[in-house]
Amino acid sequence: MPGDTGRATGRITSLDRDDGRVTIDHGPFEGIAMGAMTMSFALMGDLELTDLSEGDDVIFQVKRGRDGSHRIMEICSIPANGRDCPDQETVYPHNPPDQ
Ligand SMILES: [Cu+2]
Repeated sequence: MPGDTGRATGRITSLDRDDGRVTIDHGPFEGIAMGAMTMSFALMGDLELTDLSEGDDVIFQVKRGRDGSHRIMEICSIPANGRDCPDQETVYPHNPPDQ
């Protein structure tokens, strides 16, 4: 049964810092019923877009709001943060980080 939150990896195709939106070419989500596509996401709360650039591979988590749209709760740039991003097993399924 799909829930309200999901996590996926993808690549940023565009960033709108003024409007607080990120367009991501993303893979299938874990946790929610959404397959691979390119789409624009709004951000939750005061999430900032520091450390993000167009073209970055990212791992991110979304939550569905009352209006049915999915907003980004958390987003981590793999080029900027590498193995400090959460859920390494999703990012590096065949090459887990050293413990
Ligand atoms: Cu989507």
